Amino acid sequence: TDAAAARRPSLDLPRLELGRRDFMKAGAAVGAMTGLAGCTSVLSDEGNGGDGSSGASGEHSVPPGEHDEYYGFLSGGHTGEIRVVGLPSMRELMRIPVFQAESARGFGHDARTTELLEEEGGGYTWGDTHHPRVSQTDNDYDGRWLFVNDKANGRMARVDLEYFETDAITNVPNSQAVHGACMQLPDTQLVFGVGEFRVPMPNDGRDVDDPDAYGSVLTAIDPETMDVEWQVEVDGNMDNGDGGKEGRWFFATGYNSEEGVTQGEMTRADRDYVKAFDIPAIWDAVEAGEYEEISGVPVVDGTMDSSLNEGDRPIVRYVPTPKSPHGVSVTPDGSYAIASGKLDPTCTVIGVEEIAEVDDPADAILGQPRVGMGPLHTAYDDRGHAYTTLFIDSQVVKWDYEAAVEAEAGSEEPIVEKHDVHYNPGHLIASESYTASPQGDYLVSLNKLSKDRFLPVGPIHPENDQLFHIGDDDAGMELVKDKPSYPEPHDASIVHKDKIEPAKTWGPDDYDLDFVPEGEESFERIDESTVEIEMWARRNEYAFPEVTVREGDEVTIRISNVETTSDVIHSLAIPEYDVNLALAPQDTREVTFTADEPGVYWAYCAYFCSALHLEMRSRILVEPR
Ligand code: CUK
Ligand code: CUA
Repeated sequence: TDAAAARRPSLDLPRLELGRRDFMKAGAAVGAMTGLAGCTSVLSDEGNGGDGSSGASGEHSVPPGEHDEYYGFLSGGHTGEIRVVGLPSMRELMRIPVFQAESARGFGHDARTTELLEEEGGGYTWGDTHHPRVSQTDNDYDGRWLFVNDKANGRMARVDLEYFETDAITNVPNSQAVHGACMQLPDTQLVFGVGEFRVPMPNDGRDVDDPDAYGSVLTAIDPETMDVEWQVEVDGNMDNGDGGKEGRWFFATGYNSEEGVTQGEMTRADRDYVKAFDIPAIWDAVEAGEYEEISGVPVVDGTMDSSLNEGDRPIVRYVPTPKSPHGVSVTPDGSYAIASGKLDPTCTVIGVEEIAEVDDPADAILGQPRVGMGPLHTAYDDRGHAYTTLFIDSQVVKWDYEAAVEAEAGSEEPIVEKHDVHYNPGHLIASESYTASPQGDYLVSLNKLSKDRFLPVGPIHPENDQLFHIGDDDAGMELVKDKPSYPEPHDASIVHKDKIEPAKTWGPDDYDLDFVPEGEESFERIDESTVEIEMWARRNEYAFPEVTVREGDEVTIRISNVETTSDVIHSLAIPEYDVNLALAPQDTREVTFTADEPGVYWAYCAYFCSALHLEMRSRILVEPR
């Protein structure tokens, strides 16, 4: 229709040159925005004392001894971990090592988790976690698993949310830098890794100097087995992704449609694409054998010129957007996928139903509001508002996405409010914003720079995770809390506490190691140089007060914590042999080491477990041969 044509956005909106001056502008006054009509609280910080901090509002504080309403699962960036915080207190509750060995939890120290990191994980010592996503059933969190990507080494991991422990890692072939991580909804049928860096496939030395032969793939992983099901090669880089609520479409942003290899080449063109993957059509192509097997994985050709993109059911639809969109997220009602402009001051609102119906994918763009400088990511409340981080403006902009569909492209009318953050926000996340039913009460802005917000701690600064209350549209967004954050969270999922059911202790049958009850400890010499020890730990002793082995023995210790009381954790630390097992109640772990240095070694418990904790020891005698 003509009305629709009038709303059809043009792609020649004012372009943003990313220069040093714009970057320095971050965190400065919001003068440029004060002329905005309908922008009620552009200067809302002034009512809060001018520095943007309203202090810890009593309404949103959690008294000592009381529990939070939400779990927040934050990625830890290049620490390779997941952090668990409570909201709204923002208290850090736990850290879950994912791609790195960590000594407090003994992750990567016992045999099973060491094998996970070294075999399935590929043996890297670190990872770069960006996007933690909790599994869903019927478009709501089911509390079973959390999936997270490793951008550094192209992996995807799964965390078991009963034990809050990483239980699977998939080293994704044909893909360097798995960036976006998300899932097919409504029931987590597949987990998707969005490939970023373009490389030859396989990357084994062929085509190193032929960038035209490089490729980037979307990877589909079975959430139960963590096996790679298929990959789809596309044109250009990809970046972030999100699944439609109905299971058919998956959306990925991208940059570098130019397929360049330098920054200049990557940002030359004025347009890039959001790729809309038709998941059932891809399955059909795989089942019809229309793929090339590379590194043992079916790789389907989803590039623009592919024959699979001809006809009325293309497997990948390329929706043109202004250059280099970064975040993409689907609205809770499933109507729109909203991509954030990054190098362009607009967000692009793509109709999810429309994407299947239009001949030209550009016709599925239903709105393109001008939201501000450096839009990166968008979250949602339960009242039709989108909240988008503005990296360069150091603000969060709240806007009405239905109004954006009604408005002309480039309009600022859909904007409801802007609020300063401190400073330079990347992701933001609202409570259960990735489900079909967000609560619309809290929002966290993950700010990349903290500058002067905290006591100085040397040249590497913490980041600043800022909590907002967003539940009162009349009062506007309220900044509730600053939380310094160790580098560096990229994204988070916020899950209501009732949807997570953590175990209080391990069960004796978990994993494949037999539990060692009291009275069933054993010391067995298998042969001249092999010893197997099965033992237990409880307050305040080990099964064996002393153990004698011979120089050169390969010693395997399996040890169970026989406590049934929650929170009584023991460990087995052996000095100078680099042995460190952490044992929650009813947990059993195993370790093997070679006793190659004769001497006396006091194995001890590193968890302060009881009044006689210091006496909880076992004397290990390594006799010279
Ligand atoms: S993220 Cu990975 S570069 Cu904006 Cu989703 Cu930080
Ligand atoms: Cu057991 Cu300290």
